Amino acid sequence: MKKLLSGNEAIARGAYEAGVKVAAAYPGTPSTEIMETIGKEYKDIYAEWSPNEKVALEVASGASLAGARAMASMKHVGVNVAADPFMTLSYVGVNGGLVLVTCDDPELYSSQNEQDNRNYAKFAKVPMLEPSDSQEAKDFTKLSFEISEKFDAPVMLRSVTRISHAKGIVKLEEPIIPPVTVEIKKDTPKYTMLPSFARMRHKVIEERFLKLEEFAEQFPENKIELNDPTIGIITSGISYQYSKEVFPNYSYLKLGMVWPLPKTLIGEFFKKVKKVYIIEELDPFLEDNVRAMGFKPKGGKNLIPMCGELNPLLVEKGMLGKKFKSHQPVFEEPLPPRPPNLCAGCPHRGIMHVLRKYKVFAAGDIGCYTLGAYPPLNVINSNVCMGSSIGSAHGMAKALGEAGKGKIVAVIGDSTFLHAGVHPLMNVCYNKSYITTVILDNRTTGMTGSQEHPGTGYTIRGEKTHMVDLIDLGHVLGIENPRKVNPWDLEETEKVVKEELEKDSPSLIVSEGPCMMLRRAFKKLNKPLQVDSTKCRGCKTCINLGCPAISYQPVEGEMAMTGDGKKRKGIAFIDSTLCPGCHLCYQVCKFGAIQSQEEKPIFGFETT
Ligand SMILES: Cc1ncc(C[n+]2csc(CCOP(=O)(O)OP(=O)(O)O)c2C)c(N)n1
Repeated sequence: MKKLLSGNEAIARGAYEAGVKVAAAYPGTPSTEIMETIGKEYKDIYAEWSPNEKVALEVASGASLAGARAMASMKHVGVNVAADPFMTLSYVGVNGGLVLVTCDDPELYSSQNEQDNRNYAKFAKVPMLEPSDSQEAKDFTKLSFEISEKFDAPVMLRSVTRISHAKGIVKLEEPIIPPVTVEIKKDTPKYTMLPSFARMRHKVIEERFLKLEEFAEQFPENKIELNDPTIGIITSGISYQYSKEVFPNYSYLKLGMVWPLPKTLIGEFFKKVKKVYIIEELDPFLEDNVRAMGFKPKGGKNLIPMCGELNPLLVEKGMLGKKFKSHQPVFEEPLPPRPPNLCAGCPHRGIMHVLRKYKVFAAGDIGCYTLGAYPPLNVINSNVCMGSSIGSAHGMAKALGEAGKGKIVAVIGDSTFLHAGVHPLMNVCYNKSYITTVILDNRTTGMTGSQEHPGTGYTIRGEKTHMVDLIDLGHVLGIENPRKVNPWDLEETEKVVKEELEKDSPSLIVSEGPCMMLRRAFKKLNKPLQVDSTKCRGCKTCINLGCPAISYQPVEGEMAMTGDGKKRKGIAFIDSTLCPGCHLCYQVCKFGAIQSQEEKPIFGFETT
């Protein structure tokens, strides 16, 4: 049977067909759908959202030591979080096959950087496979488990956004029963990385690497496709597709395994073609390593961009240089810009509005709320990586001393807090800081598409489970009186923020309002609000909330006068198809021009 699958769905299918028993992940674009698919479709696999990528890899590695095939999947920066166990797991090796899927994000469609994770395979001395379409995504996943068991090594499988999210036809097969038995196996010198044992293991992995190099020479997915012998391209993954699309007649060395590299096969290719070029996205990974082998390709990163995602046009342009003639259609009217924005009714908007008033330095974190850095909110002043807000706010406070009191806030989402914020908050209390931490508790991992986490009360498969209480946790970490606010109630929120900013000790505000996408959390939505056009003064206070349901129309003539004779330049409008009735705009309007259709206005919503 054949099925149209995205690269991520194909990786999930590959895991199923390979007989994987345990799969763990933390969501992150472009990797998220791998675990979502396993959670929904392959119930034979134990699946979990772990609180972060380090935990996910540790869970998978434990399962592997017990003899089960196991997989951890994550976005490229997730591998940084998992890097500590990963670098040493290379020494420990596996029992059941262990695969770490990294989904890189060239062009940073949804990431904080565009690091090239092929470097991790070299760094950790483990093999890496790189599929170039959905069929290969499935096949290479299965091969990764075989290679992992054959060489006693964790294997990395690298995808990129374009492979993970594009769809292709995939031939489905039946799942196999893996060759390794699942049982407790003790082998202390192999599993226990005390220096004396780890020293021995380092030698083993260097020997393993030599064997892997030999294997790479014979690996059938490292293929020479001989066509026109004047030009040969060394490439892999998505870059192979782009190159093949624009230069179908050139010769190719397509590498299915990008680490270690097959030196003899590369040498053969150099002999078979006249001029060799290397086409790859992001870093000159293949190029540097091919040059280090002593080969002299004619071109690589001198022609092909180092930053951003490639596409057929960029490949053609780079390779042809001055001879390139554009044959792309030119669009006279470019698409209107659509900057990302918080949703209408988003609970983050209320707290942002209040923090804006206090002119604090808001050390931000990673999630939907990072969008509060954009106008008109302009609240978030920094962000680096998941969990960094609290530590950096604390450091800033220590540097500023008295001068920073009441002015430094860390803003972090609930999922991000449980991913990497607990330790820095513990540190804030331990090391006697005065910063205010605001956890935006919307009961989901919003930015990546609503995944569960330890603070939602549900598992990946929707079963009810223990839910971390953030207020209790705050107490345990050392916050004296953690406070909860309803971020849609501006008066209450403002009062609590003011009081907490004035404290000399660390404070914690949990801004609790479910994500608008999390419909299970709402009893019902409110009726949309309306602008009374006779009262609106066009002052734009509501517009400054940045709500996508509110727009502004300039007016002239008769319309440039309110019902009671005041001049105005424009009128606000509320799109009733977008407005869920959070009542934020109702609260900020000084002229009573925004009207609620509720008998008794509720700020926010009745939640379950
Ligand atoms: C190390 C790492 N893992 C995963 C991600 C992907 N990611 C971006 S924001 C985010 C969490 C968002 O959830 P939350 O903190 O609850 O904020 P929300 O978007 O719900 O407001 C995740 C998982 C990332 N950027 N970095």
